[in-house]
Amino acid sequence: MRLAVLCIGGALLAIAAPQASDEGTAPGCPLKLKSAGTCGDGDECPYQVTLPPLTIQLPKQFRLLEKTMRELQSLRETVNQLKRSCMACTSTRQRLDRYLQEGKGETLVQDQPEGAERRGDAPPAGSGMQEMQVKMSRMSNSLKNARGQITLLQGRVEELSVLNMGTVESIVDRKVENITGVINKLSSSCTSLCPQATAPQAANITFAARDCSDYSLLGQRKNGVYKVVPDPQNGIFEVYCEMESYGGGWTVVQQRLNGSVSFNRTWAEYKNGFGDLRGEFWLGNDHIHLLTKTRDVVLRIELEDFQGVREYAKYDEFYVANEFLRYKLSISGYSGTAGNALSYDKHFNHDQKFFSTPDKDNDMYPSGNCGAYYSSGWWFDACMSANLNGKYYHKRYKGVRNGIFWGTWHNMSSEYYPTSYRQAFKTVRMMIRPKNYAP
Ligand SMILES: [Ca+2]
Repeated sequence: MRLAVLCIGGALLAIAAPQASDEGTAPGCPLKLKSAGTCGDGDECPYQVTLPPLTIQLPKQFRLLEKTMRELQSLRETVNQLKRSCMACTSTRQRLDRYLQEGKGETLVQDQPEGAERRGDAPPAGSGMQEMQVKMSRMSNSLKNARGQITLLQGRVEELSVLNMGTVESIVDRKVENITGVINKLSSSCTSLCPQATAPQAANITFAARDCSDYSLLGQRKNGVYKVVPDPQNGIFEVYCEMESYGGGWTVVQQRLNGSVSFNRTWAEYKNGFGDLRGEFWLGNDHIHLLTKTRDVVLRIELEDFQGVREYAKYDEFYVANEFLRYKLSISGYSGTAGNALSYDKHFNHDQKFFSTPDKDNDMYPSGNCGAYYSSGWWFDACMSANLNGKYYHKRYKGVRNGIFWGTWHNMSSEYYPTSYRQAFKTVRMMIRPKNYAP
């Protein structure tokens, strides 16, 4: 291996061709290249380069860099100013609102906050401000239009307020008057043009009595079966009238005399009524509903046992709702001698209870059907302190208390002892009459 020192005229040349040379070392040469260390396999020898201090002369165009730096600084300042302008936008908008409320619509350019004006070359930010001003101007116009419309509507509302309640009432009165006139006209024309429509009813009934009290007031004093029309839309039906006792005018809705008629009946039978009006019967829930719906009635209940004891219970309110409401009972205002068995206590109260039958359970007893257990239809609670539709026993009986029952009857609380026989009733009657009836 040889030691070689090479002088290179240019650094770039030396780097591009780092080859060893035998020409020796030139005196005062600023750049020196010499071998260092031992060559390895394949003539790969390490070299050491010595470089002198270097000064590079840049072209004039590099002055642009300085200018660019200055412009960059300028742009930075512009960006900062724009940021401050945006922060001031909020206060500008508030001023705009106030401005519009005061009814002024001038352009807002003069009202810009300090530092918001365009400075230098910052087109994006500057055009943004212009766009904003255009938008604000448009908004100002829209708000002015809205203001005009509101004023218009306010005027209309004031016009409408002239129509006070008195005016409205008089208008309604006139309308009602007109409708009444039309109805009267139609009614009279129907009477003259459609005689066949009213003829059958007129032929069948000489007098449209609503119940037995109407017959009584006309002087009828005989007990018996009469035709009544409590509600003209629901036709005529027959009832038994008690015209001789207690002032007369009583429409009987239930009667027990001898046990000839079973009261262990279905919902449909209790609905329509069953039995014989001159003997034992249930007038029918639909009929009872019609009789109690059209007039306020009182209910009188009469009871007699096989010992000849007779008592009565009177209720100042008695109403049976329609089938849709499951013939719900309203009963109140007790007076009498038999005791208030229909409203015995809070656990046994038949007021406001639905009607149940052996085939329809509407009672308050969750574990079974009171109607089936006591073999009758009645306004069962859970289950009863009274049941006038129970089985007719001809004498005292044992077992299930499914006979006619009135819980406040004499010695009823001790009926089990000492005989354990149950009370039986000889006759029962339920009848109604208008509350304001005066014989
Ligand atoms: Ca039940």
